[in-house]
Amino acid sequence: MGLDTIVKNGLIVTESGVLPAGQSIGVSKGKISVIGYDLPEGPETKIIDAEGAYITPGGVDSHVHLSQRNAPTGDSWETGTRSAIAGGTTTVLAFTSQTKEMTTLFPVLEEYHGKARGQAYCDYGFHFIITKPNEKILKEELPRIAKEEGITSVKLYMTYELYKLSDHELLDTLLACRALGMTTMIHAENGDMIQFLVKGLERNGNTAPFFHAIAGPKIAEDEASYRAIRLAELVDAPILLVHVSADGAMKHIRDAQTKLLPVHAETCPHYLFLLSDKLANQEHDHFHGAKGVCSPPLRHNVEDLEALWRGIANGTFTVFSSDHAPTKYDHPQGKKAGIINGIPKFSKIPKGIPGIETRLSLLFSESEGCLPKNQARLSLARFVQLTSGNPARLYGLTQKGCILPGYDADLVIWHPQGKGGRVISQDNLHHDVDYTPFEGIHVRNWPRYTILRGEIVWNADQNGITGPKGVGNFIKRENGRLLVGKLGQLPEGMVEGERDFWLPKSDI
Ligand code: DUC
Ligand code: ZN
Ligand code: ZN
Ligand code: ZN
Repeated sequence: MGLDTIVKNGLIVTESGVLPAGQSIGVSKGKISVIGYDLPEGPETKIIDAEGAYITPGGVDSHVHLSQRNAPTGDSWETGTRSAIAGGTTTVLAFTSQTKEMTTLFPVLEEYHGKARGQAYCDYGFHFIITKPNEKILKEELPRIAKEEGITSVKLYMTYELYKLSDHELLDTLLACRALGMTTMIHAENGDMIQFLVKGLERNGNTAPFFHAIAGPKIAEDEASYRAIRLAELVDAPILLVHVSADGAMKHIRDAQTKLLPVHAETCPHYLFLLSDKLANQEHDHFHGAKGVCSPPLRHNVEDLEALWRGIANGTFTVFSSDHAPTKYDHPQGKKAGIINGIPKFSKIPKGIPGIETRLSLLFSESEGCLPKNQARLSLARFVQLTSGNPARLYGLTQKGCILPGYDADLVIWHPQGKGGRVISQDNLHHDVDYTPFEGIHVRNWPRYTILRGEIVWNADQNGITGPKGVGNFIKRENGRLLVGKLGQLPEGMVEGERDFWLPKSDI
């Protein structure tokens, strides 16, 4: 029986580097069935010619926000995943979220399934944001969410009144997730520090968008990251610190990893490419800086960017996600919700920036795929680990993130070297927001073809999404794997699978 498709004349990039040239990828029924030389072509076999370009796994973006209740002007599943494939991403993990009033998780899960079903251009899964854990949720619902619904990760917040958990609630949830083998993502910023600063700034009339970057200083991330790591250590639970933006948090992560604690970390394109000058306003637009408001905020100095690039190269970061959190700029419920009675008020600006489409090309542009070894920020192998292999393994996407027989045939074919460069511009993007914070940045290459389960869904030559909408499947995930450190033991007296800490009666 002939192969359905053969991708030939490419340089196949795996997590251990580039395979010797001349090998092709054979695809049957949406899966990679063989990699090798001189693959047999049947009469029906489709041929895709990579023309000597690199082929990397389809991107796995493990942190995107689509159609969340709290972002009414952002991307829908349709527009967000359309933007994903145009940038080489074939799987996204987005969020479904509890609100503090909800005492059960299932109704909101159904709501989020309803938003996504039949709409997606790429495959997808969910993380669950838990904002108010209770006995029933932790003991009865989370086990079903993981085993029956295939949602094997949660996100917890240490900031924002509407989201944040107390340390006690963090411990309860971490322990429950540990018992279930779930991955716990943590947004680590000290909410009280930030609120204190917001109040002080506002009292003195410092309310322009730029002050967002002053109100969320590095020390607030540093403190909360340290605390999150210590809380996780107490109950021996694996964690992933999301959207790490600065060297202080990185140092705590590095120390934890050196001790073999299972502490994973994520960073995002904006912390590698953008600085807080983005939050400054422009002559013609006194609110322009709102376009750069995200949390944690963009940092002030080039050295801050450099520190993060070192974390990319040295393995501190496990995954590189977009944290695509889209909000329209010129919309009263978008960024302009931060203008109150004509006056900018940074604390009311919705936090988050779009980036699902630009994530891969920004990083690829700095890799050995585009630059000589001595100028590149990272190897091609590291690029693949950070953008697809690691997020797939960490989050239990067992069919994704790898160019090997048996995996889904999700591929990015780049332009041949020296071609495909472009200047990032809102005019060329496919999201449904009205700006990109990366406007004007030159990238050295861009995905030429995006292939989802063997089918071309993006073809840059015809400047086109070939889609179709609705091909994306919801993926029930298995438990993720630890990629850093190892599990140890619970403290003496704590019982596996139990939320309650108890000690046997003792004479001392
Ligand atoms: N956290 C995110 O993960 N994304 C956007 C804003 C935020 O606080
Ligand atoms: Zn967050
Ligand atoms: Zn510190
Ligand atoms: Zn996010």
